Amino acid sequence: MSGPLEERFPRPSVMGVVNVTPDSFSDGGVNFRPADAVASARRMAEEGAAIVDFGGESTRPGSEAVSVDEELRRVVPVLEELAGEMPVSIDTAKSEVARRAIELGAELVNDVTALRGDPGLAEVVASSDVYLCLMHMQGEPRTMQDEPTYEDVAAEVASFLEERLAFAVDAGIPEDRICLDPGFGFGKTVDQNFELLGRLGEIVALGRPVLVGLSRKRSLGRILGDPDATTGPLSASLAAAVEAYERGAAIFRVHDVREHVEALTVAAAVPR
Ligand code: 7PJ
Repeated sequence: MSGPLEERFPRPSVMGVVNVTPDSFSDGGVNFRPADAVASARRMAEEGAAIVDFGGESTRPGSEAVSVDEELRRVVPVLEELAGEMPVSIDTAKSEVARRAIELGAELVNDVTALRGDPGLAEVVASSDVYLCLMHMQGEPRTMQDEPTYEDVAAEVASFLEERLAFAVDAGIPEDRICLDPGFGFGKTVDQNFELLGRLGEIVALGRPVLVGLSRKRSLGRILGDPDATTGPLSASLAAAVEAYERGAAIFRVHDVREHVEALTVAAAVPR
């Protein structure tokens, strides 16, 4: 496979999101049928996604875990259909799902638990040559939004990611294959998410490419004035992505690929 992650996915690169689930927070249900997931992924690739991220388990606030078998049932038919057709990422914390996805051609493992979920996952990643995304989360999806607390959200997220990066490297995963993600919305209030976005430079300073998932997140809907929002609109997602780009983010995990490619192309054309 190819070299360092930063060469494979130059800044800015767009990662399309396909949740093969009945209940994900922003596209829940639309890609649950394999044929729909395949069609969405093909459209995203055509619209300029550098990679498409497939997930079989919802991690939205309040969601329940699913079994390995169910997660495999959801993603395997989709990956079988798309193998070799486009760059593929697997959004999973389960070693068995990652192993199968890698066999089917996935080149990135997106683990929202940052190798804290399944003790076998580090070995699966280390023994292949895939890329890895390590994400920050406080708590677990079922309860993470109950009462997230930090002394200093940016400093704590940075030190967590630094520690998980060292853990991954110790487990034999080359540092140059790893990217870091502050995990917007994963155990963070609206204020904490915006503080983290403003200080994204502190995560970028860790020296690895930073992936951000801001697309349609509920904090965007809430900052616009709806205290009960469970998603945010495209307009707000684009603004957040450009702000993240400005602070050094490299990879953008998004639902609306064409619009993000366009917005980020414009942002990247501004000399600085
Ligand atoms: C994220 C994710 C994120 C990474 C989800 C959704 C909600 N993986 N998986 N970063 N969010 N790396 O589908 O947007 O922010 S689940």
